[in-house]
Amino acid sequence: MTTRLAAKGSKSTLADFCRALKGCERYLLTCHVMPEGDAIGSMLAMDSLLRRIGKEVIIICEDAFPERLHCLSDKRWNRIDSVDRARIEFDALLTTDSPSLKRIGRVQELVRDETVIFNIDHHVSNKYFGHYNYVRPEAAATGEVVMDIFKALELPLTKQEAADLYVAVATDTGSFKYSNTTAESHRRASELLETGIDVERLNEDIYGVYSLKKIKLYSRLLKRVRTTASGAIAWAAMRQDDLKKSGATYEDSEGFIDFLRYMREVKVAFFLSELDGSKGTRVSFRAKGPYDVNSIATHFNGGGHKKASGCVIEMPLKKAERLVLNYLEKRLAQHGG
Ligand SMILES: [Mn+2]
Repeated sequence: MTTRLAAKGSKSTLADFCRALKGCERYLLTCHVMPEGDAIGSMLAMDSLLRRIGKEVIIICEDAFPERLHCLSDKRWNRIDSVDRARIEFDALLTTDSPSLKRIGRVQELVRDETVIFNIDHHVSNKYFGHYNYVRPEAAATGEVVMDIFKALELPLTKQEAADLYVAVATDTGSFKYSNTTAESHRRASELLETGIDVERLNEDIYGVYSLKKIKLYSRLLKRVRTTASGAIAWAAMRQDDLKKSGATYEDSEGFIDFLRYMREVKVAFFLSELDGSKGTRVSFRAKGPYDVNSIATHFNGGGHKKASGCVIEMPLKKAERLVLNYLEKRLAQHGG
């Protein structure tokens, strides 16, 4: 490390962040647990960037590479359980799309007191846990934030980097449909397209992912759809048994919440899933119009974005369902959202 270490908890300017990036030599890259397109696409682009400027990089994540993101490369992916911890050498940790250090899961165990931490993100709830925090809450995706770094370092994007970043931005904006999509996101997308990436193929890879087991799981879940408050709240709950009986995994249930959101009257949708091997329940939220589900997830010690958020409640499914439902009904009645 050649630059003086900044104190944790403060915002970095793009210039300071990039200067510090150049100052470290060996990077450990990671992103949040249960990673999706933005987390992984942003991380892969940063992996490439750091190697282009001569750094050593290793990617380590808690979870397996998600099958449905086969449009992204898993070649550099390591799982924490399969690495030899004693042999990993790094002086800096860089996280993408992770609002807190807790969200990187067990990769935290590798962090030492002297590790320099870099945090690249766009969550409003970001905890500025790094020594260097380049966080832009107004960006639709972390992918957009990563593009700033390429620009600041004057590195023109390769086609592969552009594909990684396109997946990042497209998945976080619902392919430029959600309200977080800005004129700026379209300008960024246009820059990515200039590199000659095949948008049709990438979108087929992102969305053409329905397997028979997933359809079987959905057919079970569709029967569970419930609504209340004149249809303004919709939800469904998934048990471990649903996964077992349809041969599906938790990953297959991702996206089901969109069915709930697509109902015309729905203002807030939530999806509960019973966690394996514990008494906990994972809850995802989606909102339409002016409704803010970030504050709802935050109430239950989770977080995310205004329109999409999540939390884990340490209670069995039925209890968690009642708790969330009561809270939502009360909020909708009190503040209209
Ligand atoms: Mn994101």
